[in-house]
Amino acid sequence: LKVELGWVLFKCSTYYVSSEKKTWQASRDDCRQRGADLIIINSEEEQSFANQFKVYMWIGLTDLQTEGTWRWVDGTPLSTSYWGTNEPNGARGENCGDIKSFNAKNSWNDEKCANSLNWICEKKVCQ
Ligand code: 2F8
Ligand code: CA
Repeated sequence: LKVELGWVLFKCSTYYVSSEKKTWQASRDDCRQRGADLIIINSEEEQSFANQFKVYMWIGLTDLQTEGTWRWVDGTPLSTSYWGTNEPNGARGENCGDIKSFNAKNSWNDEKCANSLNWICEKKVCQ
């Protein structure tokens, strides 16, 4: 069994929280190189799990394909959503999702994809 430093198991996925900061796309590339992708949040438990790290971080959410239509990196629409108050407010060209107000249950923000943030990857380990 190969144990990778930095991965945390929660339910049926393992998650990697970076210690560096990168753009959204470079963060996604990093996850993919690790055999994962940016996190897809589809339950309240997973949202609470992601919030516990108390760090601004990119998640697998973007409306780059169709402005105003937020989708997960696997192409699925949002099943649950935890946008922060008045978010997404993308007027300034913010097309990538991050966790920002992590002290609130509703913590998602849209952010400029070119900004550098920490990120969280997810790899499914069972169904
Ligand atoms: O108030 C919410 C707002 O806060 C910042 O803009 C002032 C965020 N941008 C950056 O931190 C660069 C916005 O994404 C966010 O909506
Ligand atoms: Ca925003």
